[in-house]
Amino acid sequence: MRKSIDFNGNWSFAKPGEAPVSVTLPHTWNAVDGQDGGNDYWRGAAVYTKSFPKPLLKDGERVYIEFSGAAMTADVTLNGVPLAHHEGGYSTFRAEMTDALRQENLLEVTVDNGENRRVYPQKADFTFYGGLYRDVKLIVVPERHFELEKDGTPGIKATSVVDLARRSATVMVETWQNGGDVEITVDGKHRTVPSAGGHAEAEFVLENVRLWDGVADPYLYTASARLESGDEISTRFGCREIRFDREKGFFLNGRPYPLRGVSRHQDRQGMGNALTMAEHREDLEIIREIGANTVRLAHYQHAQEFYDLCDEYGIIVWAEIPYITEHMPDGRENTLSQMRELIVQNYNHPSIVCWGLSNEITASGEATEDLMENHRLLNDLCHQLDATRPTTMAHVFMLETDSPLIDIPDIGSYNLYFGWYLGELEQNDRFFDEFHAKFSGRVIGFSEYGADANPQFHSSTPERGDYTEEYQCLYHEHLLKVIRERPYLWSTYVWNLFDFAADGRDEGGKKGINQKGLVTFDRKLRKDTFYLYKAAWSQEPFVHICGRRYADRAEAVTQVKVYSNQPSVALFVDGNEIGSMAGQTVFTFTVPITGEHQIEAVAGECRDQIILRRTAEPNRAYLFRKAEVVNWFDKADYDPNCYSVKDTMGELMQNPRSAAILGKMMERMTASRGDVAKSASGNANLQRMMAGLPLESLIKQAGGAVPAEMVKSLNAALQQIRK
Ligand code: GCB
Repeated sequence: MRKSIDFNGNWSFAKPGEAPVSVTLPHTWNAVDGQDGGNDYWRGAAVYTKSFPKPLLKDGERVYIEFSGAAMTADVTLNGVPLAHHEGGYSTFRAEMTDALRQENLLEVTVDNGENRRVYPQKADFTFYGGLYRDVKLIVVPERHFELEKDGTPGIKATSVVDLARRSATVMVETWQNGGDVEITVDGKHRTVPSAGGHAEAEFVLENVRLWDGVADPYLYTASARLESGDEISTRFGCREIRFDREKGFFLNGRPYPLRGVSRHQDRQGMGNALTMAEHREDLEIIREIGANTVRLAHYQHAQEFYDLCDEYGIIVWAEIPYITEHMPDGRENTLSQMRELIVQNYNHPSIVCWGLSNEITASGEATEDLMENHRLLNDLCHQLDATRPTTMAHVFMLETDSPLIDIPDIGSYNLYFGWYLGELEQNDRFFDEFHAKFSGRVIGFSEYGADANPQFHSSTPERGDYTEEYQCLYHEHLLKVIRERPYLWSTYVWNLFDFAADGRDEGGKKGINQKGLVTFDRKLRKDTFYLYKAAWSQEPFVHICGRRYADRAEAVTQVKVYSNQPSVALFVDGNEIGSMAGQTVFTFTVPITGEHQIEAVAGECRDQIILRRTAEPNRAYLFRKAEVVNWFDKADYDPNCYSVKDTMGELMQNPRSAAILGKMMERMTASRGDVAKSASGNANLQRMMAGLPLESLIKQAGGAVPAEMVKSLNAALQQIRK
């Protein structure tokens, strides 16, 4: 018999030089300072200790300790005896403690999220919370038991191969143990097999197999294994066939199954990454509510509970390691160990369909030979550990499409931010059209796209960089069209379903938060864009009027936008129908307003209401850039023979003096907006794409990162340089 003992209670925690405090796990020390901006959250080594009496052990029983997440590295000692050193903050590891146990014990875990050049992530647009932020357990097993230590393995692996025509599946179950015969059971059938070299395997054929069929029918089987000693383990698995097609995208069980969904970061307002099942479940429910059939679990291994929920609800998963933003020559070993753990620990989840090697890895520099080699090794490792799933990568949008890096993974994917950080919305369309036409052999997906919105900000003339909900809506309406018109995209992921902490950010009226979420950081508010995707994806009938937080409007005639998955929508103003329209997803009405009005949308059985008010002046609380003076040319002595912000980037880059001024400004512009913006500014490929844009339009896109005063002095400096 195997016993699992909850070990979350009664810990003592101390940062260096501070008095210890009592904590209960899960715990992070960055729940507050990791989310308040300034990029100054505490990173370093802190110590967790716990005293406990020796557990009662029967003859020969062994005790292991299991950590489901210790960020980012951990050293475990028991009564002064070193038990484990683990690098990587997102995976499970276990260590045996039996021989170091005494009657009274002191367990010490030093957890370190300090900077180094070996363990990923070190540079990325999210907070690297430190702590023992997932469950800790003791596991008591008989002397003969299934493997617990190697790569945090579950000890059992199930591989199913489906024959769709015969409606059957062959299931190979493998186990690892320290000897003895193994009784393996699948679907009521038992097989007893010997352990050879610590490994046992048995094959089963399932006739009339019930497939794991995505959201429609995510049926799960169980494989269990038992030793004569009584040690027993089990895993759920699914029988499904996956395929990736260059023209038709993703196939599940022989049918096209377009993967349309969202990305998720795990953290929460006020909690950081120290979550319980309640938060995981709530996130999963929101994914179901929006109607997504896939989630990219970015940018690291998520909690086992979450992969389990995805299995249960049929949500397809992109899984990845935090090999992100910057290649570290000394980090190779760590990428390999994090990938090994990701695959070994998650192999049995039918929801997972690919392994992501890296994210935007060329964002901070060129694809050096060392970086290429690292990717080849990772790719080979994935194939060696898992012959059933392809590898993929999320490329940064300025990676040249003919880069040899793109040829390494089995299938590809791009993160594009045209229409947010830089460029025009239509560049998204052109990018995929050109890619698809040029590379006849490549399967391509859309791993990230998004725009920040603070639900406090509103505009009837939304513009890129204004952080309004209305611009986020416009942006995503366009991107939804891009995706609908390109069924070959094997998967698409909104960045992000939830706002998340990136302590280095300071923009859009909030410090420390990336606001590209469709839902706020506390999960309480669904931004209007959430309902755009719900209208596109969900089968549950509903209607939603946009702009409920944009009640005061200074215009006599305003636009009322309605999102619905119903075929037609009627709009009522103060009880009178002013129009009805048939369409798909987005329904836009023009509404004259005089005073306070009740606006109601009716679509089939569904209704929604908001209040709108005509005001004399625009409500300044809706504006992000309140103090901004946008007239940069108020001096009469503007000289067209000298450089100015009206010149294009290309022209300004040609003159060394104006190029130097531009460089300084770019540094300033991108300092608080995350790494994508930063690396975009220094990227030659992107600079080529942007060469035709006037500097002033780029400044507008920067979303207030360049204050008006600075633009003025910039312009004055440029005016000193003759063309
Ligand atoms: C990206 C990164 C992601 C960032 C996002 C952004 O491309 O992959 O980690 O959070 O851009 O919002 O800038």
